Amino acid sequence: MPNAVSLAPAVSALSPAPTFHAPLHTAHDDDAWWRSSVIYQVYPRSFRDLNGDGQGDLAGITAELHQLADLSVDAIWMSPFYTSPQRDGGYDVADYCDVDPMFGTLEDFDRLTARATKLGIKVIIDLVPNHCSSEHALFKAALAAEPGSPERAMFIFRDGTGPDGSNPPNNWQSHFGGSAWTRTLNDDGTPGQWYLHLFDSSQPDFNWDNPAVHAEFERILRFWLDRNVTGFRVDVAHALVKAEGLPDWHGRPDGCSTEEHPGHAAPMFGQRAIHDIYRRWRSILGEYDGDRILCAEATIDPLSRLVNWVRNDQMHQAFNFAYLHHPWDAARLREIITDSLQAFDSVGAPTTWVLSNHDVPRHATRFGEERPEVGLDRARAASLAMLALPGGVYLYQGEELGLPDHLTIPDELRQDPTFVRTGGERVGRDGCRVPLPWRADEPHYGFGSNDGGWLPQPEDWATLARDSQQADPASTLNLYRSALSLRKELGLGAGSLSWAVDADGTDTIAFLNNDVMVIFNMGQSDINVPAGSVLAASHADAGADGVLAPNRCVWLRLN
Ligand code: ISL
Repeated sequence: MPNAVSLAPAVSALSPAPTFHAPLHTAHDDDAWWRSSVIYQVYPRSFRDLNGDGQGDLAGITAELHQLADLSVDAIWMSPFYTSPQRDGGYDVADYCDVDPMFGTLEDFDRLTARATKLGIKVIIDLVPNHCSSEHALFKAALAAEPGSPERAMFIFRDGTGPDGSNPPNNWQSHFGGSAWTRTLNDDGTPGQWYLHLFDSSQPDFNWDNPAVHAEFERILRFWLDRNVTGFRVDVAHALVKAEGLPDWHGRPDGCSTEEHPGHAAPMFGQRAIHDIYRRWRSILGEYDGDRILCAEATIDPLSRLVNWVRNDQMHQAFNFAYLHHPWDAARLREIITDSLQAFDSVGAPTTWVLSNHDVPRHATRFGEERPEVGLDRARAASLAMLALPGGVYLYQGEELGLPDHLTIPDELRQDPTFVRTGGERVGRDGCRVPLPWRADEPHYGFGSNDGGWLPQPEDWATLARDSQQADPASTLNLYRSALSLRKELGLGAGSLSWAVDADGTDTIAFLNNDVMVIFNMGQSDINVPAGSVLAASHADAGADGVLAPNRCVWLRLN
């Protein structure tokens, strides 16, 4: 038998006069900014270090905001910069109403928002209501107080099980590995009650059955709304309320569905009473001027359940993690886009699209399947396709530079608690959190002036540094710049979506948004594309002479 050779034609073609299915999603003229926004995630510790201590800071963000204005973003979302021992990258908050000295001061925050406002950029901050840091005054008071006290009632303390209480109260597992319970010590050194932490043991969960917790977070919301933030990205927004009696759970610790254990049965996620919290928060936001928003970080599946978070009396947006996790597979991607638009349209909310964030390997790494050049090609094409979709977009700092993950961080420098809690089995999320490269010729690529950042940068990032890319018209940075500005000019965020008939069932994603045809070749062969003027191209050769090579995307205005 000779080796199997593909008999598929080397060049397939989309019809020169393409036809489209009836619109799956129609254009709208609701001009609420968040329905079509581009929001850029800043991870403060790795953005820009102005004071040279190896950690990014608020002043560093302020100093570079003009670079984000140049990308035409509507808003930034800042990951936590609050007082924190940084056991989980600041998602372990010790004081919700102050800035960690590592990042600066509240005055630095005010300077940042003032500069952002001048540049026309809104500021969204991260709210972490499911848990705080074990260094938070409320948790310290709870530890010092008796079982059954009001101080302990702010958190979820329980007696252990087994004859001497030495087994945890239930079988829940931490997201980061190991049990979700840690036992306390009494003053006399004897073992005491256990407390719940869905994440690290340094992140005790609040007890949202307690009205005092509601009052505390309403105070925090108002503190920042009064300081003029435009809204909040709400961390693990689906976890706040736990099922009565805290029953055992045999499904995934993150509540994602498996065949045997659908996510809707998870006792620590998606409980009904959560929705009342967001109804209340939405009404608080409504008391303030400006169009302020809430965005849910909720790993809820399927999309038809997720949209319960964005009904019009609750949150404005929710991250679309189904989209973020799409494999390099056109059929699956088409399905996710279709399901997303149908699900979000059914409740009148915008879909958001997102490919990277601080919790997952960057898309240039994911799509490369261990081939960095392929990864960058695919990331450019996938980003261009995403920027043509109707709805909101979230970008993660550094994706506009085409950054991959740092894959060889030495174990002793790793910071993510996942690494330690799983005994190194899961390397954790440090690879996507590496300090940004600003200037090719400076130490640490201009991130800061010290001996090094809090995580090392790869040695081959000079060509990826922002200043190298600014000078190169074909760079990923200039691709993002032009695509983002065109997206705005052409109104694609508020636009429509109709699938091209002859791409059905193929390796090509092809759709029409308003009068722009978007073609994204996820297959292995060149395809012929209809004649038209090229509005944006992921690569210089994309769409040239009517041909689109694999791992390329093009926006066309048809002749
Ligand atoms: O990181 C994940 C997958 O790699 C997610 O499951 C993530 O842990 C989950 O979505 C919750 O994430 C958020 O809360 C965590 C924090 O560590 C993450 O950085 C944050 O995005 C606990 O606050």
